[in-house]
Amino acid sequence: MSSNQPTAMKLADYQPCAFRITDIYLEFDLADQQTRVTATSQVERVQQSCRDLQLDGKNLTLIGVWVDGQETDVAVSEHGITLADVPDRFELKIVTDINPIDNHALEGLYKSGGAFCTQCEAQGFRRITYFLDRPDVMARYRVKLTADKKTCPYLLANGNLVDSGETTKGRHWAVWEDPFPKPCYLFALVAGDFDLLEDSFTTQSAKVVKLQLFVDKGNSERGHHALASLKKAMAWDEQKYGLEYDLDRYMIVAVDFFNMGAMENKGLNVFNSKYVLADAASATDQDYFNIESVIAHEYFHNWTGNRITCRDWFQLSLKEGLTVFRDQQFSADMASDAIVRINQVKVMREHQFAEDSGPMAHPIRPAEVVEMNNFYSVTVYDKGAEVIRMLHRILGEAGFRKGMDCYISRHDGQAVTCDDFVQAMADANHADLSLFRRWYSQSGTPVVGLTSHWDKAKKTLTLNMTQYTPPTADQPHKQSLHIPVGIEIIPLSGKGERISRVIPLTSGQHSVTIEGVQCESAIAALTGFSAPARLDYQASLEEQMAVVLYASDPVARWDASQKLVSDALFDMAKQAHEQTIPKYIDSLFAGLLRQALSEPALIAEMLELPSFETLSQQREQIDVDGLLQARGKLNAHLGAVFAQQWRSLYASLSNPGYAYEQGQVERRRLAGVTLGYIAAVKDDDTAQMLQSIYQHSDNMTDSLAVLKACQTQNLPLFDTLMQDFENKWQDDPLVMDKWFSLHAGRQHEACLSTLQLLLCHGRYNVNNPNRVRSVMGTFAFYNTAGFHRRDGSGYRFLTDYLLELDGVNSQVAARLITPMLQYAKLDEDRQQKIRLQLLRLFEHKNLSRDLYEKVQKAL
Ligand code: B3K
Ligand code: ZN
Repeated sequence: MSSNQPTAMKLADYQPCAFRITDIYLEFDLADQQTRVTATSQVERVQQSCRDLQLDGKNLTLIGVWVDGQETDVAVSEHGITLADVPDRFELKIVTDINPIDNHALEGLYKSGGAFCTQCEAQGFRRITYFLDRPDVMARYRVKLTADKKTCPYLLANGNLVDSGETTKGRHWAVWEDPFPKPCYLFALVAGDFDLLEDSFTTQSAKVVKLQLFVDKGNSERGHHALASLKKAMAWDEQKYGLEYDLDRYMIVAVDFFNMGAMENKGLNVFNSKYVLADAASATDQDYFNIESVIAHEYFHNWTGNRITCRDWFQLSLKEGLTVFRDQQFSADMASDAIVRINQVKVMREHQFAEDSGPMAHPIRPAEVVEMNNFYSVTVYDKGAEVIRMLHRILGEAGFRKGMDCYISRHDGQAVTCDDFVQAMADANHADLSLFRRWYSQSGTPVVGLTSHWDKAKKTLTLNMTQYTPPTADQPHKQSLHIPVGIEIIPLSGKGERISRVIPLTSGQHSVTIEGVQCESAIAALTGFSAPARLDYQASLEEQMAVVLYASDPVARWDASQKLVSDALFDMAKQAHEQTIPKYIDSLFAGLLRQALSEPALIAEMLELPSFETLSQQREQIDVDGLLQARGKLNAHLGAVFAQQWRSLYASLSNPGYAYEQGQVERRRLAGVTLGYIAAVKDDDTAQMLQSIYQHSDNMTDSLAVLKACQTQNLPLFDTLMQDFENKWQDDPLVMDKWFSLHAGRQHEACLSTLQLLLCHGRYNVNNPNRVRSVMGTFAFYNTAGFHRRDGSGYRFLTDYLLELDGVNSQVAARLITPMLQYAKLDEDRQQKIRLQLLRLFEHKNLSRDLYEKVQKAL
């Protein structure tokens, strides 16, 4: 790292802006290398004591600055410009040149394929012009785009199209106006050539909204699901929250080069094409699901994010946690409640718990930030959503809705804080949420301890609960939280009444006695993952089996079965030589297999072995080799013992022609898990069966399930099928991402040479984040054996790559480093090898702020 170390910004230092910008007129003369931007703003002083105007800017070529028409000298630095002693109220004109084609950071204005597009959140607008680049400065935008008519027939920006025309030399122009004041991070423009899909939506107040979806030429057939999803989301938000769309037009543009999933720019969403394009042949059920959920998420931001935005970036969870919660509610309504919930719990346990126990631990409202992009995290998003979910659980459906109504009517048009949100919830419900607020400022994963006693004579069950939050890297001392603990009491015999309660745990210790518990019972706690916490409860095998079989909460059933399997795996891993499989596993699986057809998706989740990442979060220390061996062994054992059952189950799961429809999705999911066990019996018959399924498959879900099974089991058939797959799909970027990912995730001896080959493949491109994630992301996050190779070569490989990628796209690089930050659970030898690589990064001359912040914390 250079001597010039980046400094942290602190929430405690927040100051309101000394100036206001009420209106801005932006003119873009678009060209690949040199786009001229003329920004004319109406500026007003708010604080008399502040005389100079400081504007943020990055990588801009300044042409000139005019104050009320007078050219003015400014002080220019690496971070922006300063205008000395400006008038109280004036017109500010700034002309800058920018270079979209060489912008590989994909922030600000850049080119994706042949199209110009923008990404301004969090701080990308400063790469377009000098500005007060902070979310609490809200202005009305008028935007004029001029570009070549042939290559850019579509010229788009936020709001309404108000004028257009042609100029000389084959160029044309368009003017857009957005009537809603907005922070600059919501500004967007797109100019390019697309296929256009159009539809309309009539709102509850009978306004007709034009819906437009822009996709790469030739892809329009793949846009229907996205458009249908948008209409569902619009209707749902009206029905669930009474929230209606507010402009005449809603546009979505899909681009191939994008740093994340999508962006909610007002009236003009820009999407990673991965979250737009789908058809049966090229997209999996999971892709269909993700598209529906991301389309909804960005749409929901129109109210929770755009109409009401964040005062400062520390408040990011105000819009993200809330909007994730809303998209989760929507997905649960569109698909299966239980399965959607189980998958959210997996994300929390695999990724968020890991973040909490690593060097980047932070509260959902961070107090200190070096690089804002590093805080678009599972904590801010997913734990943020869990915090909103707890509020929902505490206040109830109707109370939560009252709180939302209050929040929206009170703060529409404002830039506010998480405290404002909680206050609206409290006021609308006359509730005291003072203790609850700690969830916003405290990081870490609380542990809820539970012991129980059943009094046979009194028929009462006493529950003794404790809470404790272990210290995290950012906060040594923790306080008690308000934890809603969902409890289900289940008769061991399965006969009799089950009792469900939510018990508020608000201090270090709490006991409750529940009346009318007639017989000996099993207890499921934190049911439905009622709080983002771990549970410490020693249940007997019999109790756990009773929960698996009889609990009314499907998440609790899944949880109990996963716990039984995890415990077995940890037991096996402990045995130095011959690992033996605990007896109860066979009866557990036999029972699950018997129920499989009645609840295919739930049982699929229960039959699947817990991922290595989930396992890692359950112990202080992890034996990588022992656990991998145990997982492999258990998979082979179950494949062999139930060989007949897996096959007959698979045979009963066929579907007619592909449709993305709940019943089919559930059967395909179970079929996929089943195939994973079938492939564990590695004989000719299996190979033939897999090959035949692959050949006859009419959809990507089934095809990919075959490839995945072959990959996991390292079958020779894998290479044959992958060759065929590549020949078929080589021109399709999204499908090729799947191909790259399958190769990169294969855990075998030669995996580093495979990676090397992938990086040299003609279709590999370091400038495309999807491609980088499909290869290096899959390797680092999911190729456990390859990444954690004993000799440290996996860590070195990733580090070499990060050093290259950081100069191209530091945001993506900073995401990929995550698996290397969470090394504390590994054995000392591996820890040392990782630290060595982190040091290499740290000593690198031009390390980005993004990587610097993470590496420095990890060391
Ligand atoms: N708000 C954007 C994320 C922007 C990320 C910037 N690094 C997408 C979303 O959460 O909806
Ligand atoms: Zn969002």
